[in-house]
Parts: sequence; C-alpha cells; structure tokens
Amino acid sequence: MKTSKLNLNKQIKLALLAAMAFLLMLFEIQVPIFPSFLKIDLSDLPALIGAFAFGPVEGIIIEFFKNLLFVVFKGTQTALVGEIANFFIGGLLVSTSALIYNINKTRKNAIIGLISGTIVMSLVAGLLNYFVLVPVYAKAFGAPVSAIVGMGSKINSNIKDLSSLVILSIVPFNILKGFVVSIVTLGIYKSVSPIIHKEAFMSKQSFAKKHM
Ligand code: RBF
Repeated sequence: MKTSKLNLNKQIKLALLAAMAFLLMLFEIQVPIFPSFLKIDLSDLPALIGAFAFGPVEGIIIEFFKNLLFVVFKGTQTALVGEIANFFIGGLLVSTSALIYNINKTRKNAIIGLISGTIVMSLVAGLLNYFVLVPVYAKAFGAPVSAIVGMGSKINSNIKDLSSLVILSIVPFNILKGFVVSIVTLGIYKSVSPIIHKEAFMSKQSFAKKHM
C-alpha cells in the first residue's frame, strides 16, 4: 500500500514533467543557420530534471510521452521521422547525463554528465541521421537524399553530400541544443529539485500521520 502510494506520487510527477515538456515543445523554433527540419526547443529540460531526480529510465519515459502528446495534439509534419528522432536523440541526452549524475550527485558531476550527454547525443545523432533519419525522411516524401542535402547547401556552400551535411550541420545543431538545455538545467535544477523531493517527503509524512 505504502509502495503503491509512493509510486502514484512518482507517476503523477512524471506525467506533469511530460506535460510540461510537451508544452515547451510547442514553442520549438527553426534556427536559420540549420536546415528547416531541425527544430530547437527547451522540451528536454523537464526530461533532464526528471532523469536527475528519478533516473535515466524515467527521463526516457518523459521523452516518450512528450513526443506522444506532440503527435496526438499537434500531429506530425515529418511522417513521424522528426518525433522518433526527437525521442531517441533526447533520450540519449537525458539518459547519459543522468547515468553519470546519479553516480555522485554533485554540481561538478552534473556538469560532467551534461557535457558527456551532449557529446554522446551529438555523435550518435550524427550516425542516426546518416544511416537512418535522413534517408527515411527523404523516402517518406518521395525525394532523393540530395534534396535534403540541398537544404543544407543553401545555408553553407561547403555542404555537398550527406556526410558533410551531418558533420557541418547536424552534429553542430545537436551540440548547440545540448549546450542550451544544459545551461538552463544547471541554472534551475538546484531550485527545482527540492520541490520534486519535498513533495515525496510530505506524502510519506501525511501517509504516516493517517495510518499511525
Ligand atoms: N532533432 C534533434 O534533436 N537532433 C537531430 O539530429 C535531429 N535530426 C532530425 C532529422 C530529421 C530528418 C528530422 C525530420 C528531424 C530531426 N530531428 C532532430 C527532430 C526535429 O529537430 C524536431 O524536434 C522534430 O521534427 C519535431 O518537430
């Protein structure tokens, strides 16, 4: 009974974090120095906060429900490729960062976790885009991969093929996204974390009061 009540408490928090992430994702913007299919937003922030508070798996769960809500309420403009990309790539950022932060919950380790998360996310995102995302995206719209590469060439004339698109545009995009989300997380986690943990503490206390 006690365990299930605490579980419910955690589930409610995860649901709230996923809802916040979804709302933040609605404010995604396109950065003119990157191709228009790449969108930046702060929706990884609630997932990172959840992952730091509860663990890497919980961070991935928040990323999943964020994208599910996004598809249900806003629909997809990318034949789901974008939302699936967002889920896997955001999941990599939050799980790697939380795995490292959870070894030793210090500010220094949070910084190391976020830097590692950003590096792992950017490298794996590069590979995912090269081998899966860009080819599948092109196929879904019946366009050749060169048409997607062309979106990058318009911005940077050094982009000539898929590998230069990945190296000069997609990897830097992920580094920028990781950097922005990391800075905001470091700025707010200290003040948000007690709220997440305090509620759990209060519910344990009120449970004890009621049942003693
Ligand atoms: N989002 C990322 O955070 N990193 C990526 O590398 C990335 N690659 C994408 C590649 C394709 C072909 C598409 C369509 C989307 C990609 N996205 C990526 C997701 C995108 O930025 C946005 O979050 C989603 O499309 C939801 O609007």
